[in-house]
Amino acid sequence: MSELEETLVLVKPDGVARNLTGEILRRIEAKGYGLVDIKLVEADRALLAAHYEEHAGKPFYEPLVEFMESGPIVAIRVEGNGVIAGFRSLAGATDPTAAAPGTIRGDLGRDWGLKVQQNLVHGSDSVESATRELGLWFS
Ligand code: RTP
Ligand code: MG
Repeated sequence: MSELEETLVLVKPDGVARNLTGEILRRIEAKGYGLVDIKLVEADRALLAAHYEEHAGKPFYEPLVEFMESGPIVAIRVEGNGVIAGFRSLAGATDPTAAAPGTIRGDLGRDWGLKVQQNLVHGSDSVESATRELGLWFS
């Protein structure tokens, strides 16, 4: 039996702009996960720099942060048994062109093309990341 966990899900600016927040919430709720807290955020650079500190210096870092600053984000605190890995499974592979059908990125994501960062959602990747990221977005 998986542990009861909390994770941070972000509907990124492309998901909000494309009116997919409801569809993404529907998939989270249909799986049986619980919504603990939710808000619309216009993230500033300090928050994004802290959130993406592991990627600082990588070639995609600057375009990624600029994209995340480009519009509102929906931040969601989600709880459930094994929800950290479980939400990443719902989200699918990072690259929407490679993500499996049935996943958020596979069903709703568009071909990456040059906009590699536009993959609709973020989900924490470990218990440590979830604790750290929930502290940043819901402090
Ligand atoms: P996320 O953190 O958003 O849940 O996605 P992830 O774990 O699947 O991907 P990660 O490696 O943590 O990368 C964070 C975000 O950076 C963008 N990215 N671009 N090669 C690239 O150009 C590249 N790699 C990653 C994506 O927006 C990814 O979600
Ligand atoms: Mg990640």
